[in-house]
Amino acid sequence: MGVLLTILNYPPKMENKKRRLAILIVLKGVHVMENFNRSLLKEYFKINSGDIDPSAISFCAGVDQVAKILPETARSIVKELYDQRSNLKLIASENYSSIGVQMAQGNLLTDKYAEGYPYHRFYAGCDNVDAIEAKAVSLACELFGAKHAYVQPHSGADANMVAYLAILSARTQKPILDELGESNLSKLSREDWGKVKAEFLNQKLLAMDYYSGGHLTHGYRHNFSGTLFDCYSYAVDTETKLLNLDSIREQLREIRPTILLAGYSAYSRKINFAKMREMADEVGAVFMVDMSHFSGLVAGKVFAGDFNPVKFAHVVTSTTHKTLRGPRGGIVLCDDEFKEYVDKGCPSILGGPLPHVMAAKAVAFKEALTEDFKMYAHKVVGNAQNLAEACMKEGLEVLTGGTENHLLLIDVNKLGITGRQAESALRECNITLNRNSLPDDPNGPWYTSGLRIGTPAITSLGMGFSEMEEIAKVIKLVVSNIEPVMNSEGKNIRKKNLAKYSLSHNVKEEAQKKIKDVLSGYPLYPQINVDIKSYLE
Ligand code: DSN
Repeated sequence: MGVLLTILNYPPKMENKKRRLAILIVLKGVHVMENFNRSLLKEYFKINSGDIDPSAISFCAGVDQVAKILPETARSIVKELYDQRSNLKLIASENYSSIGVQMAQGNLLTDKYAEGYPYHRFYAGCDNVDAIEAKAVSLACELFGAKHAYVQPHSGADANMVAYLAILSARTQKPILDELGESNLSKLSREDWGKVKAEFLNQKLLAMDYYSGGHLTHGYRHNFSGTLFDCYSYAVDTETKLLNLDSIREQLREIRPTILLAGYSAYSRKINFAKMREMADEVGAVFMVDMSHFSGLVAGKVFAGDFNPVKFAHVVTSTTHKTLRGPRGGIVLCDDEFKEYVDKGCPSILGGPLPHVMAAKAVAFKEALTEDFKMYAHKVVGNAQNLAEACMKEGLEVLTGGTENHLLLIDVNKLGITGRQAESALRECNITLNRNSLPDDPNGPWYTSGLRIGTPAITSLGMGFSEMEEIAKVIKLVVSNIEPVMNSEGKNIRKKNLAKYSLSHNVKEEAQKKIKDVLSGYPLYPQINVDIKSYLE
């Protein structure tokens, strides 16, 4: 209040407009503070006297604790809960982790440095981190049937960096060191070290083209992978939009890369990894698979036999938070040849590991080992297939005519709109998804022509067939009613703006109501039964 009085009385020459603004800012601050003089935990106990839930208590207590220090951030956490509850999450790479996963990473483990790997550290006092990491490693091996697992990468991009450097160390650097008769890089002369580096940076990578659905870290020129390698890419067929392994085999024979990489972030079909391994062996390439998007489907045994990458690749990388439903992070799985190098993720690229995240990964792996998770993984694909069918019934263009995994791609170009417009309009109607480039996209990577739609999160909520039909109808309703607006100035005057659009109020209202109805049957974290409205102002 003192500040308020000061603004009111001083400085006398302050313009009224500025004075009003200052008062507003102070009042908003006071409002935020007042909001958090209350406790979410107390709110929880007001409603839940008998049947209390420990996970709800930990969430509320966590928010209260943050609020004591940084009320705005505590508010944002609560607002995010509200946001995720009131919008349908169709982002193919997102999911809802369990509160157990979330709590494993919200504690004092974050304070510990533990460079090295289990029982081989560069810091003292790592006994508990050793136990945590060793458990996560053994659970990852059990879950995927892998010989070796490295659970330190902080993300999928980091996992790929670790994998690339490990492969180059084993296949490119080691033979040169052997020839030089020196195993320690640090002991090489500057000249010899220069030779090693030159060879290291002279290796070929063959991976899926970004516009066909490959990932940025698979050799995109604006990414480190594009700098590290001499990059080549394979693309989907222009007509079918499918990968053709026979033409990849021809490219392989011509290019003879050090690494053949499979994996995608926007492709809706299964890949025969057994055949790809055979093809890689023919030219002596290392076969690497980035299964970040579909590792939950591998863990849940949807991708089995020839379609299980862990059985056939030398090195497999993954995120842990997509279909796998764990914390944000990455892992690398590999065979014995690469183990020693993969375990050197630190010092090669990572700093200290994140013990709290490794603990959360262990919890998620344990969850993924259950029969429930297997059923979940199968339902994710069933829902995606039903959603694709329903979208096609609505007249939408689904690439490849369907899906065999957790995602589908819709081409909105023929509707005269961009992916960007469709993404924004759908979000206005409470559907959260992302626009995506399509093969040979005329609108480029920013505006795009596609929508990528995934079912991992809505399947975690428990949705099924009838919801997929309803969601397809709402998507059709919205995208077919988007009116692009014309540029009224600038160099593209009188051309359609690629971002702006109009959507009638009636359509918006109808779509919002339908999505609200769908969501009402599947509340997110229903055990966190607490009135959060007052935290939203
Ligand atoms: N951001 C991830 C995705 O959405 O697929 C990949 O990095």
